[in-house]
Amino acid sequence: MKLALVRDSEIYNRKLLGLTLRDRIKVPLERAGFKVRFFNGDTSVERAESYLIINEPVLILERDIELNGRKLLVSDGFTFGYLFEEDFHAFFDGDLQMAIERYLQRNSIEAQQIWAVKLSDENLKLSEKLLLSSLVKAKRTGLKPAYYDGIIARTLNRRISLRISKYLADRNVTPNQITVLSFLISVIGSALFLLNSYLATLIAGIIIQLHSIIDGCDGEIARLKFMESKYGAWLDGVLDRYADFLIIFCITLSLSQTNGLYWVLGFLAAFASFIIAYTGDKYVAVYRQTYNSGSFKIPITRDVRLFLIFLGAVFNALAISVILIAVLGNIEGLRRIIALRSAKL
Ligand code: MPG
Ligand code: MPG
Ligand code: C5P
Ligand code: CA
Ligand code: CA
Repeated sequence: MKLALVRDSEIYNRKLLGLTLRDRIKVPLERAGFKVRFFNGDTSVERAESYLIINEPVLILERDIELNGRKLLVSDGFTFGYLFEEDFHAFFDGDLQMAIERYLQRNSIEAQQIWAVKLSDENLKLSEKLLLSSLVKAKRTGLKPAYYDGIIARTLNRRISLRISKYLADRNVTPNQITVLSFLISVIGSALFLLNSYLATLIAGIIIQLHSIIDGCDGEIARLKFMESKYGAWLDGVLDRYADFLIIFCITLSLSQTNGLYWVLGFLAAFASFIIAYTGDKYVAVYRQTYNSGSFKIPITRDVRLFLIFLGAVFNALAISVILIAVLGNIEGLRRIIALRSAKL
């Protein structure tokens, strides 16, 4: 048994973005394999194979932390806890603080940086901001997704989706409901491309960009409220492939009314969308790590493709968007085949 002893504090009863701060420390530690016990003042210490002692009230922001060995848990220069081994039990004679000090004197111990924020009534606003920023799919957040966020997701979509997720956090909406809603939005947007008026096209483009933004909220709510699921992750990706196809199909159908050759272009664009997703997901399935290959890559990830469609709709130049997706997507697919062959992994 791995035991986590967390010094209790009034602040753990506060709610932040839909969950108590108590749950926000308890769940990640349980996920890291610890039995979690909150204590006041001194405490008894039962035998365990390792001990995690958290002395300061903290909000742990990093995801999927691995804790083993003897460690000083450090964040931005402050120490908020200790990880000790089985032998800690011998140092304990009723006074936890003394036991910690004696253990530290006798044992060599390394520091482990963990992204966390010290909790106090004054910095709850900061904690909320950092908690939201910990939900984006970036390296620093310790996530291992199929992909890290693309350029449009980072610079535009996440800014808006995080605000929507903040609003949704206190409401009883599940990640899977958001996944389905996001898909339905893409169906409405696609259908509007069929009306062949500039106004309908413009609205369709805006709806597709909104779909792209909401596509971030299901994952954000899942991570924020510890509601991730394998089925949800699978459905999210699968419905994205349906949406990619439907959007390009409807645009192509509309463009083909002036020239039947647009079907060729649309076919290539639909294939490009699939191959970009497939090469990433297949990489993750086989190599079991985030797809992040090569310093030179063509930015034609889903966030970028949908943004090109949004721009194409605004400028009434959707053919240009579809050409860019067909050409750049297929070239990037080929580039991945070649780059991966010689990649050092
Ligand atoms: C409509 C032109 C549609 C032709 C489509 C040409 C495909 C272009 C690029 C595909 C390149 C994909 C790379 C392949 C890599 C494979 C591994 O219609 C022409 C008129 O203005 C309409 O009135 O332009 C017009
Ligand atoms: C269309 C108004 C659109 C504004 C025109 C500005 C075009 C400037 C540059 C085009 C650059 C294209 C970039 C696209 C990027 C794609 C990836 O049109 C108004 C129709 O006539 C109605 O049928 O109202 C209309
Ligand atoms: O932020 P984004 O939506 O891109 O994150 C996708 C991830 O969010 C999935 O890989 C999965 O871990 C999680 N998710 C989930 N349930 C959903 C949607 C997403 O668990 N319904
Ligand atoms: Ca999503
Ligand atoms: Ca999705």
